[in-house]
Amino acid sequence: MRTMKTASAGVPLLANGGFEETHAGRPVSWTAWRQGGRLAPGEGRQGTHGVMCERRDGGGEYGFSQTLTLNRTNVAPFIIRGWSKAEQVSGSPDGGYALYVDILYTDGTPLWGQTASFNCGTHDWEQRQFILLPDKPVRSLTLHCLFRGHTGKVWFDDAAVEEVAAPAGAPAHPTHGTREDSARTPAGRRGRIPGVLRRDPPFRRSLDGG
Ligand SMILES: [Ca+2]
Repeated sequence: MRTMKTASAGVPLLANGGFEETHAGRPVSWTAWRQGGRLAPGEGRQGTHGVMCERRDGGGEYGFSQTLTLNRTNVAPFIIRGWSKAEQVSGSPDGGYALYVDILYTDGTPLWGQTASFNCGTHDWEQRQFILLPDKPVRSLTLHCLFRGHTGKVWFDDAAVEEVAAPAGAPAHPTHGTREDSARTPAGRRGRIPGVLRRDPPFRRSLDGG
């Protein structure tokens, strides 16, 4: 199996992934998804800005998203990364509390719902990272920091989308799909996170209904 080291940094594409840049109380470059959430000054990693979403029973859907218009003519992998902490999040990990990526290929076809889910319950900052291998050139990519279908409070910070130059010898059109990567917790523990990169059958449509 072809493996790929993610220690080598790709080209960062996402703007304001740390939510530090704000305007009128909102994080610049991010869009509230559905009910959105709030900017959380001082509640991000190391006391920086983050964003927070709170959902109660019967509540709606929350999150922040950013769409990158890429208009690529070549095929290159993306590294998707982000951090979250949680307070009393109900249920078990799934795509409802996750980094959630939708892709539109240059030929107009979609790849919806590539996700990496965070742990539920109450936890400090934890990172999720995965490599997304498109099988065609990408027109646009949307990253959602998503919270729905659970109750509780979640914070997001330090999101990133990086584009990686395809390694030498890689096929021009890599196998479709995503590749699981090990995750690193704040304590430095490395391990495979069950449930990440599962495509969620209920959400084959774009989150935006497209
Ligand atoms: Ca931050």
